[in-house]
Amino acid sequence: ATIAMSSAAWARDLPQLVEKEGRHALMVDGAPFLILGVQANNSANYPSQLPTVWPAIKAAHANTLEMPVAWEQIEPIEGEFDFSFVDELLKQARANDVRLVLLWFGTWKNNNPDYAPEWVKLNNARFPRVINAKGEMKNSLSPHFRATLEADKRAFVALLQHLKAVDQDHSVIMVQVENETGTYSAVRDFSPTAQRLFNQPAPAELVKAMRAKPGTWREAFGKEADEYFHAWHIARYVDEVAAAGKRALALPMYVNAALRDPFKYQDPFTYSSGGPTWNVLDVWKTAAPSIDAIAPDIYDRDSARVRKTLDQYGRADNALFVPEIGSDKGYARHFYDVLGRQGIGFAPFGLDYSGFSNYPLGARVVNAQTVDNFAVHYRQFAPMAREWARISFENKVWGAGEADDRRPETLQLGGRWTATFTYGEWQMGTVGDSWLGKADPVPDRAVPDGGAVIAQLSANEFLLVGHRVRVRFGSAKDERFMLARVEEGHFQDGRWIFDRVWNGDQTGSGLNLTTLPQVLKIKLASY
Ligand code: N0T
Repeated sequence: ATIAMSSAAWARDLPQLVEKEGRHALMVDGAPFLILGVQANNSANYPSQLPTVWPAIKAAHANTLEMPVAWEQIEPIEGEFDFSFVDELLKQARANDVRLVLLWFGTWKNNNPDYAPEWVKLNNARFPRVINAKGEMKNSLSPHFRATLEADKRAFVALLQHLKAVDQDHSVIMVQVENETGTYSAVRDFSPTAQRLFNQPAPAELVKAMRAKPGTWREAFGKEADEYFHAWHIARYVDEVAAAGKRALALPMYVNAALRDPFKYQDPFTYSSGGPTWNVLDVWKTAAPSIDAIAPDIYDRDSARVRKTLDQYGRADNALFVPEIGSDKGYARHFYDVLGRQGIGFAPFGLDYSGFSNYPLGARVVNAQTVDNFAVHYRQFAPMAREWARISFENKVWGAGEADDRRPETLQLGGRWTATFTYGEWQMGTVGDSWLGKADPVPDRAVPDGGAVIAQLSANEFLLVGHRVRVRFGSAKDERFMLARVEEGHFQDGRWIFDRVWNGDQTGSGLNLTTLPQVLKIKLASY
């Protein structure tokens, strides 16, 4: 009886990605969890590097570390497994009270198999690579060979079995299966094996999902056929790896995407073709039902393009999660764009003190200041991450990070109310049209870093959290508007604790969210 009970409790408490009426939550220990994440640099997956990681996690006020686990390190010799790094990581994560997202660097790591063991990546005959249309062999493994899939799957299952044995308290809350799958400089594999498959009928379920007409891949999908074919076969492969892993331990599993242009057509030869780019999300969704979410890696400094990407990946059938975003200050404001779209988590890439920086994708240097550019946002949410995740799962939320044009924006809060965000003003009055004349510009505003999120608590009550933004609420229906009450407070054990009322200068020029961590509960009214 004891065993049955404890295993039932264990199963109940397994992390899980849940969906309700198109809203999403990552359940951890039975309740929604907001990932305030940091991803360590690529070669951080050895005990020698961990001392460079934890101080950055702490300084960032992060609650989750995303860390690679490489196939080459857990199975250096075929069939002989070594989980010493995983064990050390789990021990230190617990000691630091930080959750983990493990990144499975297997068959694909940014398209290539460099993280696969030498017995894999140096054996072309047994584990064939992609041959492109010009007949060139690429350093990307082909998804069409059973031997490769079985080898990767076996190692991944061994990892999940190990976690099941050693991670009873679920420090690991999610697993990323592979990393930025797809192939550069080849739309698909053109080897004889691939050609044979390509000339067969396209799978009926895919034809149906894409509303195409049955036939060979070319007949069904025309000029998209090559990319759809590669995406389908990679997604099926990844799905089989994930499904086998879940049979060992049913953790939430996601894949990340190296993006293609969010607006314009881009030749798949120039990006990671076959990976889950926005144009093939439905192919991936059909092919990989064991994958709980498809997540964009953001290295684009244009705010309109970032927002477009978030709109593409945040869907009723796909939880929005940003497992990588550049480490520069300019990327940090997008935290509010993600939370405003009901996102479950966010993680700047390469925030550790190893001395490496992936500039120009991210910051020129990663130091205490770089980390603080994210910490100013995380520290507001760290004490209320659980509450935010629950509120976001159950209620409507809106949000925006300061756009590149830095202009005011008005959000419609359902039918009755609006919220206008402006940036760069002083806390009282307006700089542009002040009766006091010209004022000095707000200092330290070279890089846009403002933003806020709003959650609806009841018809006329809202929660507001933000950074360096002025928020003016108003009526969407031209009613005579007023702020009935603005409370500053905080959450404690899930309960709202009142600290004070804002009024007078604190509300007369809009609600000014500064660099201080402040949480407001606002009641709107008309008179
Ligand atoms: C990322 C990272 C790491 C608009 C790069 C980004 C990480 C991998 N790849 O530091 O290698 O493991 O997921 C690819 C960015 C493509 C360029 C996009 C330009």
